[in-house]
Amino acid sequence: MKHFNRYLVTAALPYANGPVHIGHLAGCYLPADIYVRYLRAKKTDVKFVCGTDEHGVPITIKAMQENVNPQDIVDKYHAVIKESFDAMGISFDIFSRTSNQVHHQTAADFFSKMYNDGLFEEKESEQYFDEIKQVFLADRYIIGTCPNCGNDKAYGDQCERCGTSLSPDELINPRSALSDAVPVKRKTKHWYMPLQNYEPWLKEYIIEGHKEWKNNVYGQCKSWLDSGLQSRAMTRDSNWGIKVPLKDAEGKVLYVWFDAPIGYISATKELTDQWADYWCKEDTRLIHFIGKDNIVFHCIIFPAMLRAHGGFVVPDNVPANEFLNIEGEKVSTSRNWAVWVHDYIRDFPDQQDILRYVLCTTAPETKDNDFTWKDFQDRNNNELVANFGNFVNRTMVLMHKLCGGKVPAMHASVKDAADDAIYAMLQEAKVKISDSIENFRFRDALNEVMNVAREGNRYLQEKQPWILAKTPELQAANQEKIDNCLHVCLQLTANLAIFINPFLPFTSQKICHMLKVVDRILEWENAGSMKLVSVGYSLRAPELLFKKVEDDQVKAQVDKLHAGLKQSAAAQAQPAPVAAPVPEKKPEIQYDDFAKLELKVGTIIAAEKVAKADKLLKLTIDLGTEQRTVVSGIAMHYTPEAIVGKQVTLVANLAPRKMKGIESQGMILMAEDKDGRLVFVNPADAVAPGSGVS
Ligand code: B3M
Ligand code: ZN
Repeated sequence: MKHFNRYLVTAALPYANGPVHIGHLAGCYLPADIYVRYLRAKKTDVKFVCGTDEHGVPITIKAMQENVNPQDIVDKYHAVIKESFDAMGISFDIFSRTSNQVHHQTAADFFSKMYNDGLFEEKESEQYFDEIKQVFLADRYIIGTCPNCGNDKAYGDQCERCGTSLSPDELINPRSALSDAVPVKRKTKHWYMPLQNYEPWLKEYIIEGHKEWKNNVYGQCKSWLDSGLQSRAMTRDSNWGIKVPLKDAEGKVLYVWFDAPIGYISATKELTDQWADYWCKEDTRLIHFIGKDNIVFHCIIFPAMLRAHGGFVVPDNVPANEFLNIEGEKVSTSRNWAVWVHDYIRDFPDQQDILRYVLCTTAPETKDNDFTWKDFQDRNNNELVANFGNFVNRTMVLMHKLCGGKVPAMHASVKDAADDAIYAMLQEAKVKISDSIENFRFRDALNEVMNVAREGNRYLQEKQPWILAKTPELQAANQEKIDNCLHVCLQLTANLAIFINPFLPFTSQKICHMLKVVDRILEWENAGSMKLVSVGYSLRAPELLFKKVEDDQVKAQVDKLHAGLKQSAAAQAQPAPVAAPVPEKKPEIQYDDFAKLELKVGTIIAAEKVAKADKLLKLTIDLGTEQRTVVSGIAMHYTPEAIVGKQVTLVANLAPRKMKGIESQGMILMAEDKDGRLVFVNPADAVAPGSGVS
């Protein structure tokens, strides 16, 4: 096996479009954290990088839903996500953002290098375009009726009601989510990466070179490679993202899956001046922890990019997990069927390790798995409280009671086979735990740690020091045996602190505190030693490591899940607000520009609906000396009767335009608030029709 001198571990960059839920934790952040904490305990040179993914359609969609700028969205959720990870003890060396300047530069340079090396194909294709908003529409921005189930709010890439994946062409009655206009096809130019050119290399790299990858990962890669790769566009039409660093690329940004993985490189740059050691030296082991929906991007596209660019190491392993369901159902953020990490932290303060424990023991390592609150309770009460916590607590209590609060000596004269067996058991456990962690089998590893605690309980039960000390006379006669027993149990407790540290770091700290030992004891090389706490050393009072989860807590959580579901269903019954993806600030103008406008106050003297157009009213406006016909998109806001007699401000010199066969001779000014409500802009007091506005 190849020898590595340093590790670079990454965890998928979460989209900054919402908080993180426990499925995210179980999928990649917790396993990555366990792995990194273990490597650190082994004094390995390792960097652990992550950050938020702040570009792409998911962000702009969320901004549209909340009627704010994408920047507001990413600022808000970057902070929320970071706080959740911090609270759960996910110990990144850096948690960066793809909106940072370093990243914009790094990603743009990466693209330029590939461009200059002639590695992109420039191609024109037809894409949907919104003529009202004057923007190209990503598939997600096209809404229409699902041909499969009739849902009239299906997206151009998928119907969320029946789950069918769609293309915009399949939608019945497609409309733009931005303006409600019927999208038209327009030609647009993009830069494509011919992935097929990298196929032979990818086959050698993965199919031949990484047979040790997890079955789910290897299998997906193989099926992608077997069915043949194609050119893939690495740019998009959008005004949110990293601008394509070319001259004739106005309105084009890097594809989010081109820029996001480069975020791992940028984050390393921000973290350390030695970043190039981690990315460019062959003796670096690069490991990507991800969820299964990201496999193709991390195993095929990103490695092909790294290879194309040249000079970088490629991932040595990509341990992807499957999905974690909740109470038997798939997590759905849109339906609010999820357990949110920030909620958990609020409801179970200082109990991060229970969640870490349950998520690790039920991690979807090889197949989808299920999280239930009942199981959460059972695992806590039966395993953490009754096994691990119980052993440590009994040890501490008995030591205070029978050994005067000090680490007792080990007396060779009464040492027996059971004592030796504990030592042997620890050596074996250490090997098994290491082996499992190094092979990304974290559930097995944690089970093995729990076995060590179980062995401790068995040993204590066998020795029964409380029986040996039943009366003062008995205790005096048996003190040496009692000492040996508690000496072994205390060394075992210190070993448990080392073993559990990668998994439950908060618990490990509590044990260190009780034993009055410093963090250095947690180094992996100390595991298996029976000399971790020194004889004669006085220890702190015991404190409980875990407490029971009660039935009413379980019920409250299950109720909360169902309540969240109902709430989101109610919210979705409301029509979604329609707003531009990125309200842009308009450029400064001179007075002359403004003076070109002829604004006049007019009075609406007649109004009627326009046939076959839900949104339009035909208005007749009196300007004193003339009357104008104006078609205005306010029918959703006003009935014709309600507005006759109202004064409005008209752009009187706007070139006439035909709408639904009617010539509109001007435009009336409307104010629009953030809920999309339209209100007339008119003089505070009535003025004569035809009065100028300046
Ligand atoms: N943001 C996808 C996701 O959150 C994406 C991961 C990027 S990793 C470079 O599922
Ligand atoms: Zn459908």
